[in-house]
Amino acid sequence: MSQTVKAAIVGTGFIGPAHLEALRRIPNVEVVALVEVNQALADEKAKVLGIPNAYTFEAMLQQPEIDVVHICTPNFLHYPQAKAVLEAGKHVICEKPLAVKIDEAEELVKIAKEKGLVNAVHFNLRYYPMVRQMKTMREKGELGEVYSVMGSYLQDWLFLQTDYNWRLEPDKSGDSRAIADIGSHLLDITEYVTGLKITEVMADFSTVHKTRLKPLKAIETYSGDKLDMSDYQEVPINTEDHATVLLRFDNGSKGSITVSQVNAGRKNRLNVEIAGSKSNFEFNSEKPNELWIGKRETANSVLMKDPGLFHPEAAALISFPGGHNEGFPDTSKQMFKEVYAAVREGKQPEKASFPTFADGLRELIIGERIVESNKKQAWVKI
Ligand code: 4PW
Repeated sequence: MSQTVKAAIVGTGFIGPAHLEALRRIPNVEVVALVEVNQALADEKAKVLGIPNAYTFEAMLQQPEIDVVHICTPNFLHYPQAKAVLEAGKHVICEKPLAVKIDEAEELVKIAKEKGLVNAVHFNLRYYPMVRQMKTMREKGELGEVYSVMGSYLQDWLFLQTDYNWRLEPDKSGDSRAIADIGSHLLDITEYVTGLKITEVMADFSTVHKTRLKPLKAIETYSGDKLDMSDYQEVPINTEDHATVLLRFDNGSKGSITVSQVNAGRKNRLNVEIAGSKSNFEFNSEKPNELWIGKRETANSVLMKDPGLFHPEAAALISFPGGHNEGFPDTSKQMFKEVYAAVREGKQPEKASFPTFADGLRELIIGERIVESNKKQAWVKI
């Protein structure tokens, strides 16, 4: 491999350009190719994004100079594309969820292992420095024994009946929507920070908008723009807008999560509160540079993101001094720094510091059990 690692990005919706922007802030990495569904769209998007080469997916796989492929397409494409990338001998960073079915994800884990190629799933929210700080504080005993976890992930970009996106269509997104789309991040963070495994789930879903108005003309997803009523078609919705899930953990403690994509005013708010035998931690992704630490015997405190106040394991994810806020775009940058260190070594590390295909499979298993629990209205074991 040359000094500069060369990458391709597949897909230009919300997250493809976010990957691009993060990669441009990492030394010795160059995004040399952009992939879209047809050559004309690839050419157009590559020009807008300033990427030198544009390809269809199959043509990109033939390019020997490309070392790493970022899969940023709708969920149903993750499995076939990740498989093809691994078979072409390239490293792969896939968006979550890793696939739409458990057996697909299992196959990807197997192929990636056989090939020894670097494989990562973009659970980028783990890379808020404060999330790593919480994990490290827990590992050093500052939380104590975990008593309970209470989490939520709330958004409002699908609040109105006219809000529409491919994530609402099960053939593109999979059988679950809010749980797969945003619950997966929350469940990943819950297990990552606490070090516990979820053993059983009890879920209750609701679809607030049983029908939605699908735009018949192109409309930018997060723009908030609206068309004339005659430009919409009413379609049935079969995936959850909202879900509450009770959790049981392997240490006997309990928890709950609520996810919703119809929560007015909550733009993209992941909140996790972990109650321990020594203290409580509360983190909220809309204020990612602060951690509330609750105490019984002394005053509560708020830890601000500051490399001087952090454990070194977490300070490693900070690029700027205290008071200089870092946020969502920085999470991908920090994650890719770790993944590209492995790419430079040419193989998946024995024990990767970043989220791998195995983590993607784990989230898919939990997600599927949650869907099953909602259908049965009963506890389901993981
Ligand atoms: O990962 C999440 C998505 O799939 C994002 O951070 C926001 O919520 C935007 O789309 C969904």
